[in-house]
Amino acid sequence: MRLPPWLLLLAAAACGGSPDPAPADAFPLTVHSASGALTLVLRPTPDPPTVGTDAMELTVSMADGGVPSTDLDVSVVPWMVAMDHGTSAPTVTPEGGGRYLVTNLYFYMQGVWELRLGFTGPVTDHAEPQFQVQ
Ligand SMILES: [Cu+2]
Repeated sequence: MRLPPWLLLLAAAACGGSPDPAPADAFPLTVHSASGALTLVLRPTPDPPTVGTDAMELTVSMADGGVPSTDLDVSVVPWMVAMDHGTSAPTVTPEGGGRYLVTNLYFYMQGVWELRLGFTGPVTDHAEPQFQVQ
């Protein structure tokens, strides 16, 4: 289903975010989930991300700054929006305290990639941070 443009504009305004990708030197990258319930901080290794097999530490906190009461189930789908393709599935390992380590993150092309993040458990939400892979 395609969303009408006015709804997308409304959603972008509600998130307070910009559809433009963050510059590569903007890490740690802080974004909010679609509902605004979660604050997400992304720290890549290497920084900035480069073509190859990278890692990303994801720190999840509630809007009030607290940590979700139990670990969330986090799904990660790397996606290259402009070219409409993904890559192999990465590995997500909870480290406690709202931190998740995403490994085997295989960016095989330079350009803007998106991490399609899904959250279930105490909070059901999603976010799609974008960044440049060098
Ligand atoms: Cu591509």
